[in-house]
Formats: sequence, C-alpha cells, structure tokens
Amino acid sequence: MAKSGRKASFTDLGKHRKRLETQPMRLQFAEDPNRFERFSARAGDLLLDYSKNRIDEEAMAALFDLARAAGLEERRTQMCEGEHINLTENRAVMHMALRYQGDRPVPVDGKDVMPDVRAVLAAIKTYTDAIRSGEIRSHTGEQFTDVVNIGIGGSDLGPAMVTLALEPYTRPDLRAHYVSNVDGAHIHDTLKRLNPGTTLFIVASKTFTTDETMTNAGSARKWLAESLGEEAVPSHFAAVSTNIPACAAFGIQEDRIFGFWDWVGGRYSVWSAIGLPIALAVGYDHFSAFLSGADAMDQHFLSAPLEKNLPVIMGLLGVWYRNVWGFSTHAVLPYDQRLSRFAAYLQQQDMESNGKSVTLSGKPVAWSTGPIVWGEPGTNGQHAFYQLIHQGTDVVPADFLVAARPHESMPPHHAKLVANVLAQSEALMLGKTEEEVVAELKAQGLDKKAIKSLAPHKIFPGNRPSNTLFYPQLTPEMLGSLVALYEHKVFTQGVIWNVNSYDQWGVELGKQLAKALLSKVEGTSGAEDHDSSTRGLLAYFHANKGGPA
Ligand code: G6Q
Repeated sequence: MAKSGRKASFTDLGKHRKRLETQPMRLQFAEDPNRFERFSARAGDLLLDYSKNRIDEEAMAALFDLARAAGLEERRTQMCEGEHINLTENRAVMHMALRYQGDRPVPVDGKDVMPDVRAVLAAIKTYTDAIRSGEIRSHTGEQFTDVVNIGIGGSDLGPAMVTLALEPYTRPDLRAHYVSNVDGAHIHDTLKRLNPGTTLFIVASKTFTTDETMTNAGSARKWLAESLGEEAVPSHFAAVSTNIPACAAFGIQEDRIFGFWDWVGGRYSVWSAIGLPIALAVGYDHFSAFLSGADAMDQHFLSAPLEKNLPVIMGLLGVWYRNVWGFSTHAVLPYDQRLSRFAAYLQQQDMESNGKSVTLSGKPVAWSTGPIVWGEPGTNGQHAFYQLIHQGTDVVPADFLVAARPHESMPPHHAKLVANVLAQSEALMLGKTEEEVVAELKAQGLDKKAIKSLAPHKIFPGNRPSNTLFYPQLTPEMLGSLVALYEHKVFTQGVIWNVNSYDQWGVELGKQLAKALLSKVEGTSGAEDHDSSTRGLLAYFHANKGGPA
C-alpha cells in the first residue's frame, strides 16, 4: 500500500468519525440491544468486549479494509516464513517458534529451528528441576533459596512481570529477584538481604555486552567471591545469551549457559531461555504452559478471520484512535494486582516497537505512530489518575483486564474488584449529563444557586472508549495468551504504520553519549567539547559529589 493509500484511508476513516461524532456510545447502546454481541470476540476462553468504543459496523469494516489494503495478511505470512522483516538488522522475527507446539518444521534461513528450540527447553527443564529439587547445590552444599536475575530491558521486564503475575505458582523457599538498573542502589538493596551461600545468579543478556548488566554482574561476582572465594563462581552463576564465548569468558560453566538466537528480539524474548528465572520460580511445567498459552494465541492470530481476530481488532482500534481521532496515549488498566508490571512490560513492547518516525524504506512517516502506553492496576489507579481519564481534556482509550476467578478464596474482595472494573468502563461510556447531575443535586436538597455553581464540576462527558479483556483465571496459559495478544496487536499496528517494529535504533544515541561522558564524570578528562547545560550540570556534580564537608 502506497503512502498516499494510507493517508487516503485515514482521510476516508475521518468521514466515519464525523458520522460517529453525532452518535455517542450511550445512544448506540440504547438503540441496539445486541451491541455487546456485535462487538465482542473470543480467543478460546478469553473474551474481548470492544463494544464500548466509538465504532459502528461501517467504521469497523473500513478498518478491516485498511488492514487488508496494508497487506496485514501477507506480512503475517512473511513473518511466519522467516523472511527478514526486521530490515535494518537483516533478521527474521521468529519469537513464535519459541512457543510453537506443533510438529511442522519452522525454517529460518533454510534451517528448521525447532530441534534447537526444543534442545534449549530440555536443558532448561533439566537444570531448573535440579535446582528446585536440590540436586544441584551451591558451593557450600546448600539448597538455593534465592535467584537473582541480572538483565535489563528485554532481558528483565518479561521475566520480572511474569514472575509477579504467577505468584500463586511460586514456592516460598525459592525466591526470584530482578536487578536491572546500573544504579548501585538496585543490586545493593537486593543483595543486602541475601545469603551468598544460597544465592544463584543468572546473567541474562542477549549480547552479553550491555553495560548495565555487565556492571551488575561484576558487582554480584565480587559480592559472592568476597564471601565464598572466586572458586564459588561457577556453582553460583548461570547465563542466558546468544554470545556463548563471552559467557564462558565470564567463568560460567558450559552446561549452565542457555542460548538463544538473533531472530529473537530482546522485547520478544521472554519465551526463550530469558524465561529461565520464570521456570526456576514456578517450575518448568508452568513455564511450558505459559508457552502453550502463547501458541494458542498465535494460532488464533494466524487463522481467525480478521473480523474475529482479537489482536487485529485491538490493533485497528488503536490505529482508529491514534490516526483518526488524534488520541495520543493508551492506558492498560489490569484489575489484577499480579499484573502490576504488565503496563511497564507493554510500554517496552509497544513503544520500542512502534515508536518510529520513518517508514520501512526510510522515508518520514506522514501519520502518527505508536501511542504513549501507560497504566497501573485498578483499583489503585481509581484513587489517583482516573480523574483525568473521566473528566480531563484528553481522551485516553483504555484496556481493562480482569479474571472471573481469583486464586484465593477471600470474599468479598473479588466481587468488589469486578464491580469496580465494570463500573469504570460503564462510567466512561455513559458519563453523567447535566440533567442527571441537576436531578441528583436537587434530590440532595441543594438550592438553585448551589446547583448552578456545582453542576459543571460534576458533569462527566462520557463517550470515553475502552476494551475489556475478561478471562477465567490468571493461569500461566492465560498469561501467555495475553502477552502474545499484545505482541500481535503491536505487529498489526506496525504493518499499518509501515514501520519496522523490530529494531530500536532510538536507544543508541544515549548509550554512545554516556560512554563519552563517563571520563568527564570520573574527572579524568575535561568537558570543554560539551554544551553549556551539560558543562553546568557536570560542574554541579563535581562540586557536590563529595557530600557535606
Ligand atoms: C529489546 C531491546 C533491549 C534489550 C536490552 C538488553 O528489544 O533490544 O531492551 O533487551 O538492551 O540487551 P541485552 O539482552 O543484549 O543485554
């Protein structure tokens, strides 16, 4: 689809917007008792209710046309067939192979990758079973009680989010910790509670060169060696990387190095050996269930008609709001405390993938791309930022996520949680009209003058869009499906925006400058070549780094 084609489609979609501006959702629901049936879809047990959006059948049809015209189906096939759709890094994008449960070969660059994928999974199983059972012990002969994963970005966010989400499947005697920040406070505060004799470190880095990770790994190694001696290092370290020689050079035993491949992008790597700390925390079988849940979503994405395809529908709604309505942010609001890091995880998945401003051929894009993704679990958010979502000047399309069944039997918690999530999407959709506000204030006995001054503050505009994802329970399978759902949503949007969702050049400049600035921060070279702001900040730092005299 040519650039002009996309622009023309967005303009054409603008006509649907014009029509829908006069039909608030409140009215659409009143007129159509079947609106929920019309605008909801399922993938297995997972329900997507997208009826509370500013859409009708014509607008949705136009969005599906856009997806077809942009070549979504062809691009999906290219991804599955191992074409190098990550053009700027000349790589295939094959994270789906990591969780593939079928028996067909999956070729990448002429080679079936499934035997290698399964060999690494088998190694993860053997190793994690042995740690969990106490068969593999520490240098001091003790059973490991704590696992510290050292990684950052794609080598941290996925496993950290999943471990929290799957807390009901963890064991109290084997705790997972995640250290990512180069800020020494992170590793310091993590290690201060741990016993070197029972602590296992996983150094997780695709490249095994990332500065933050290597710095933290060095500090962890020093901490361990100071207490147990250098000879303890091989028993207390494992590594996950595509750079096997660098792991070996660090001193990690060959059978404790778990590989993956360059066709797995960092932010798509939770399914690879990067998931090792998950398997340690919840056991291999649950990790495996997480993979099969993702595969179930892959099969849905690959085979369901676009009109019934959850990731496609969610992707198109995102495009609709970003490009046609001009809404620049998207909130992810899980009513599931264990998904407390889900929005942070999706921030990377979405914003690093589609935060691009050139097309695949390197031309400036003529439309907005990735939205700002943010969110926190409900009900906490309700007592913080929901005010803006309900009554602020910006419209924030939101995804609500909630389970029908909690893991713990603690009435009335879950009923209250569910009542709240339903109330929020209803309130956003309905709003509260002036007449309703006036009637309510009258009923409270306020006089005319008081009503006049208070009413404007109590009106809710309503017509604010949201999706609700409802699932039976947050199991490993369901979590896998949810993560894969968002991956494919991001893919769908990347195709429509015609950007490379699989590179991340935007993170490079800061890294280069940090390298160049280190000697100036350490005071071994002068900062004359920097701008006055950077020089001023450095001067402040040098004047204050010693602390009070
Ligand atoms: C993700 C990015 C990035 C990456 C980190 C860590 O898609 O590539 O977040 O995961 O920079 O990289 P390493 O795993 O190589 O240490």
